Amino acid sequence: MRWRWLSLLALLLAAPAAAQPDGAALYAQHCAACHGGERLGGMGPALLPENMGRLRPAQAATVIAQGRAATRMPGFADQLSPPEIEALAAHIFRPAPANLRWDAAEIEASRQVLAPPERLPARPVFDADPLNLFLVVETGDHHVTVLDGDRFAPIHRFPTRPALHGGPKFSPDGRFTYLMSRDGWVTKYDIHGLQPVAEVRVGINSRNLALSSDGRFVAVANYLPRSLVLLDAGDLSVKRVIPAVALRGGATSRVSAVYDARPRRSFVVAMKDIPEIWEVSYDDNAPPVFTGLVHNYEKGMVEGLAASQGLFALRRIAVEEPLDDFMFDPAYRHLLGSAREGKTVVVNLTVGRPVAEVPLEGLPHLGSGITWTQDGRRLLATPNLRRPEVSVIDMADWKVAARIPTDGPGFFLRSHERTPYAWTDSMMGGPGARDTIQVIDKRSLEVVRRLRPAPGRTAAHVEFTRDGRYALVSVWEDDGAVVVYDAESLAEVTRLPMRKPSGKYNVFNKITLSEGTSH
Ligand code: DHE
Repeated sequence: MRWRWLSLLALLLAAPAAAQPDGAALYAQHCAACHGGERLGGMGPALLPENMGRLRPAQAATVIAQGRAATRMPGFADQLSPPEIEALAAHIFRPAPANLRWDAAEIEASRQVLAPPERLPARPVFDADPLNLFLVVETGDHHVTVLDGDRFAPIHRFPTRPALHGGPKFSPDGRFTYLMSRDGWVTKYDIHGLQPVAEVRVGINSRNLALSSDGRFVAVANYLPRSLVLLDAGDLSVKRVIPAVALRGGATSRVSAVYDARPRRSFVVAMKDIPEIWEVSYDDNAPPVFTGLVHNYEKGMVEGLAASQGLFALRRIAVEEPLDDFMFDPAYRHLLGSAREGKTVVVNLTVGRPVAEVPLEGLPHLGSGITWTQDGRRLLATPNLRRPEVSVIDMADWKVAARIPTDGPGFFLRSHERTPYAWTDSMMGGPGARDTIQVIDKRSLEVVRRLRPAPGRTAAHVEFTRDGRYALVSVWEDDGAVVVYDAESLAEVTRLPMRKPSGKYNVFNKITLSEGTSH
């Protein structure tokens, strides 16, 4: 009897533990068709850690189990067990394949011309001022609404790639817009013809795009792979892929953002991981780069002073720490950038070095900063992602001129030449703050009115009509709205239902570089 018990125990100990679900195999069976065999995306978004944003594995497991509303992502709870779902969630957080390539060849292979120039209409196919249109990016169900800014009526609504990020950019005449998704898709869209023109995938995880002021080139900042991509703005064909590699030591960097610097005829590029700011000229006759050393990627070597010139000449400005969020003064002579630990630095682009430090605490969101002139002083104001204030800086001496208390940390700030007010949100604050837009008087530097477009629901992102008479505010919810206010009386004029309208962009204000909006 004793032997029988002992052999049963031995059998139990020898039995293999319950097999762990194989995340990779489950991915291949259930996910690869939409999200791509290598997790690089397809009909669905890329599933790599860099592309997850703030989503954590536990939240990813919930999405896998229940699906995502208003998308094609179904729930798998009735097909997969909880351990299988967990294994899948763990699998999609594994690092990107080491041999990941997304170079000129891959980019070019993804490119499609959807409407060749001869198929584009000679004039707008709608009856509205084409310069007073708004593009409203609705991230709730991945669409853009083209809104008539005089009648506040939608003209058209079209689907976009999932998760557009950053402001759409406009051709100098306002006819075309360029949209970018976090998955690296760039779409060129004909606003007059209301149709997509071309599309290309420039990266696996991208940050934002810029259009050269002459309308010839699109530049895209990538986190994955770590590169800056330059495209022909006509058909989106690749002009140049520049790997983001430090001048010294060969360290690579994520590229945080790229901006057009119109008077300089260059793109200015923010690096996340290396203490350099790049300036890439789009002037065919760019004079030799006099400041700093240059890395000539075509020759694959570092060259000395004045070695790079002409189209895409690359200049590097050394800074103490990476500056990955910045804004410019109106003449593009200086940039104001935030380093880690909250240090804000002023870099003179002409001489190519930092010239001042601004004592700002928290995390100023300089990408949303605006400027205006008051009593002969040029002032710059920025919201703060961590502190409940809008900071105002006097650009003559880079000193803090005012700290305007707000209800909570904010993300966006907007104004217009023809209004005395600047509008900001508190969307990074608590439930009692997130629903409030604060109207700041640019003369007294005080909050003079609080607006609650939908009490209890997040309010953020303002944009003005081309004449500055009306301000459009987002109720930033899936069943949200764009609420139109009279910019003088601050009374509500109308509201239009929208699906999480993350941002709205007025064609005229953008192409004229209105001082109250982002560029
Ligand atoms: Fe943005 C613009 C960076 C998170 C909505 N955001 C920008 C720009 C940068 C930037 C550099 C300017 C690019 C441009 O317009 O060309 N954003 C970052 C971040 O580093 C951050 C904090 C983290 C991240 O995951 O990237 C971040 N951004 C967000 C969001 O979570 C927001 C609120 C929702 C979303 O859609 O992802 C968001 N960002 C926006 C919007 C703009 C933007 C709507 C365009 C603002 C404009 O009016 O021009």
